Amino acid sequence: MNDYKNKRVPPDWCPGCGNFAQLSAITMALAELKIDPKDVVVASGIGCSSNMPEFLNTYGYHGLHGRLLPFASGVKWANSKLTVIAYGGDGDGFFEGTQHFFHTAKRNVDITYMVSDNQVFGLTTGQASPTAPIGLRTKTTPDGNIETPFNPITFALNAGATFVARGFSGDIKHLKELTVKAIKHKGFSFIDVLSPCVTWNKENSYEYFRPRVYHLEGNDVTNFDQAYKLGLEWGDKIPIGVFYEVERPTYEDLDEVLKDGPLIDQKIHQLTEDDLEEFA
Ligand SMILES: Cc1ncc(C[n+]2csc(CCOP(=O)(O)OP(=O)(O)O)c2C)c(N)n1
Ligand code: SF4
Repeated sequence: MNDYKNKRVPPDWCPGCGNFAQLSAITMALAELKIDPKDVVVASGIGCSSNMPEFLNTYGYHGLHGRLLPFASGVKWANSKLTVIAYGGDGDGFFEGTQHFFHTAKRNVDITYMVSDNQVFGLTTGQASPTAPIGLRTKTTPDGNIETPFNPITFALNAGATFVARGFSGDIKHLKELTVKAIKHKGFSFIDVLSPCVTWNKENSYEYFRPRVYHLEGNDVTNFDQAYKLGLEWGDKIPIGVFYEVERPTYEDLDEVLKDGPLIDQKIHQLTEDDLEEFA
């Protein structure tokens, strides 16, 4: 497991930050699946959570806010032999990157997308994010948030994601199991992780979630309606686990160019006079 951690750069997160659980879940899952670190690419945007690639001994990309998924898709299309994990915050994914989230799920690109969902913008000192619950007091919502929270589970289902799950940073073993399933799934895998920001969100803490979360068991993961209904469940009881998992051809399976194999294995087409004629 230590092979997957970058020993030279220790995490700079606040002690107790939920992101540590995801670092452990990712490294434990890669170790369990025996995936060579050189065959893994972790892509991130901007935020506390998005510092993740620095702490891993894999290939990594730390790019623009909310723009991790187009990069991750491109990596997968260039070399489908790689395990591609996109990782970022709820602000990154559900605010700046919402459209990319939607379209990557719709395309069913074969990557794993894990979101550290702490209901605030952590790095920029705790403004309300799209998943902030009604009433949450933050710097931008001093009188309490008045906006209806974004629901990552039903959004991912609507968009067409073929694997939709929720984890909790207070349950690392379960989160590791979800991560293993997500990486093994062929298609777009999404895991929303309830992940306390211990510095800027004092309400959605480990103590808040622990008595509320329960493991999904016996649900029919191929049943969209049931998954959607469970996705709406929130309050005294909050389900974690796999809501939905089905098989559907990936973008790579269907695309005219990509279906012939990863781009690294394809001959580069040299432009001819005839090609240019077409645009003359
Ligand atoms: C286009 C753009 N808008 C805003 C910012 C400023 N910014 C940097 S990090 C951040 C918030 C990150 O929050 P989140 O994605 O929830 O991650 P967390 O820090 O909570 O892990 C913002 C708004 C930016 N870098 N780029
Ligand atoms: S500010 Fe919040 S999200 Fe950022 S490292 Fe600290 S606890 Fe984690």
